Amino acid sequence: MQIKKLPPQTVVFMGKCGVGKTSTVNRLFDLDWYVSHFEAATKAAQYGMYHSMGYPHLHFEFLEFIDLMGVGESVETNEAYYQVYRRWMSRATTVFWITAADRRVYKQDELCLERLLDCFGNIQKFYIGLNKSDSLIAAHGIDPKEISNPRETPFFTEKIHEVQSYFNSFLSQTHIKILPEDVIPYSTRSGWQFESIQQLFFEGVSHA
Ligand SMILES: Nc1nc2c(ncn2[C@@H]2O[C@H](COP(=O)(O)OP(=O)(O)O)[C@@H](O)[C@H]2O)c(=O)[nH]1
Ligand SMILES: [Mg+2]
Repeated sequence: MQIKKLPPQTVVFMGKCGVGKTSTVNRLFDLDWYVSHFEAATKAAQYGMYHSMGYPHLHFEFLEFIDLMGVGESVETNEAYYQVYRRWMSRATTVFWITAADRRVYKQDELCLERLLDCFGNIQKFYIGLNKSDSLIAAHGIDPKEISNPRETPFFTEKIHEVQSYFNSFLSQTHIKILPEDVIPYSTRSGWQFESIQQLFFEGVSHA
C-alpha cells in the first residue's frame, strides 16, 4: 500500500545549554552525537536527514533536522550563535524547543526567541519538549510507572500550563500559538513518554 507522505520538513532542535537537545536527537534518530555533562558539547550546528525511501515509517517525504548549539552558553558565543540560529530558523518548518522539566526559569529562552521572531516565516509548528521529566517525577517521590498520562497528573498539567502561557506571551507577535498538546513531557534518559516524541516524526513506533 502506498502511504501519502507529508511534504519535506526542516526541524530545528533548540533551547538552553544542557537541557538535552543532543541527547534527544540521538535517541530519536538513533545517532551517537557527542553529549556532555559538564561542558557545552555542541559547538556547531549538527545536521542530519532522512528520506522516506530508506525509512518507510517516516511521516514525511524528507526530513532534515538540526541540533543547534545551546542558548546562553556565554555572552561571547551567544552573539556568534545568533547568526547560525537566524539562518536555520529562517529555513525551519518546525521548531522543537527543549526546556528541562525540573527548571522554572525561561528568561533566556524568551530573550533568544525575541531576537528570532522575524525569522518565523516558514514555521508551521512549534513544539516545546519538557525533557528531564524523570528528575521532576523523582522530585515528587513518585514511581514514573504510576503516571500513564502526564496530562492527568496535576504537577504536569500545571507545568504544561506554565510553559504554554509563558511562551505564548511573547510568541503572540507571530502567527504561532502553542496549544497544551504542543508541550510534551518526556525523558530522554529513562525513555519515559519518549514515544510521544517519536510519534511526531514516525508512524507505528512502539517504544522498547
Ligand atoms: N536526568 C536526565 N538527564 C538528561 C536527560 N537528557 C539528557 N540528560 C543529561 O543532560 C546533560 C546534557 O545533555 P546534552 O544532550 O548534551 O544537552 P544539550 O546541551 O542541550 O545538547 C547530559 O549529561 C545528559 O546525559 C534526561 O531526560 N534526564
Ligand atoms: Mg548539544
